[in-house]
Amino acid sequence: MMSIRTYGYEQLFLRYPANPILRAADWPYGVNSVFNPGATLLQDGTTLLLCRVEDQRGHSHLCAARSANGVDNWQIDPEPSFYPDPENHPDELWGIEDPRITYIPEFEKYVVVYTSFSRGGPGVSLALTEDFHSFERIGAIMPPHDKDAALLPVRFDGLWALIHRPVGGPRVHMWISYSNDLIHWGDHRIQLESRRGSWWDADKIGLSAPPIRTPQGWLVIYHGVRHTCSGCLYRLGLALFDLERPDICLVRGEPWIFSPEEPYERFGDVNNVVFPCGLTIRPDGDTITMYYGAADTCIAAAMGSLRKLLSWLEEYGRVIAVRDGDNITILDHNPTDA
Ligand code: BMA
Repeated sequence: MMSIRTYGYEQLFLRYPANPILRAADWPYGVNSVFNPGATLLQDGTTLLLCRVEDQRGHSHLCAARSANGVDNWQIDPEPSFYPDPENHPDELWGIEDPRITYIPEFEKYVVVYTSFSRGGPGVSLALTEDFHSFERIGAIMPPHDKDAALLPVRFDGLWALIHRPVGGPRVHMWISYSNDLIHWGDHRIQLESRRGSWWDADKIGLSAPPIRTPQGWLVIYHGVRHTCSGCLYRLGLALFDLERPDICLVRGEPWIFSPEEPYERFGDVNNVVFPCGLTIRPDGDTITMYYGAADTCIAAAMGSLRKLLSWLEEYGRVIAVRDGDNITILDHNPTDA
């Protein structure tokens, strides 16, 4: 008898039982919704979430929430921490959204890459901060239509690398671009293509949290969008990229790993959305807390193990390329047709 591979559900991330951890009603000032937070651990171990806050015009700004244990007792800034500045940055006319935070040891600063929304559409902007109280804006670095961007924490042959998601054709992919000053970007390459046909990540994908550096490679959680009769369905998957060549995918998971299930993920301003922009890793080097926007309405957390994610990829991943010393051999030239 032919052996058939089945792809059942494996619980790689466990939802925090008291989800959602942050909602509009928790905010010290009036807001419509809070979602899609960037995340980082500060030097003293405090978890900082830079939350996307949408007001009742539909415009977003960013507001920091801090917690000692990363799940409750959040201290929310009494007013917006980082507000659009359309006078000096017209690209922020209709708000700033979906921040991804990367700590850059070389600068001893955090880089925040976010979506800036204006007449031209959503683009990518960048700012630096030491404390999430004051921000040094670089401004727009990628023109519309582009979003889902994060900076990698180290240079590659002297150049910074940015993952982002421009929209060009009917299928949209994750791209990587390089820069020596964080302002001018070039050497643009497709990093990961959306698949095709009935795949969960067909036609539209984008980076979730900034990549995690592991001995095996850069581990990336990304979202895939399924277009259905009743709207979009946002799910998450995993892929691993070469440590020295982050534009080369080594392994790509086949099933999704996380999908809207709970009522707060199923129903909200936009139904059926789980959308992480950040995660933290505990000092054990293994425990991940992933922070995600649920249904574009509130913020939830789910915990996973880095070790388990990597071993899951070994089992459920499709090997696309292998590194042997200085050489990388591409084994699968057509991974999106699988
Ligand atoms: C994406 C982004 C996210 C949003 C998601 C679902 O395109 O704009 O901010 O959470 O759509 O609406």
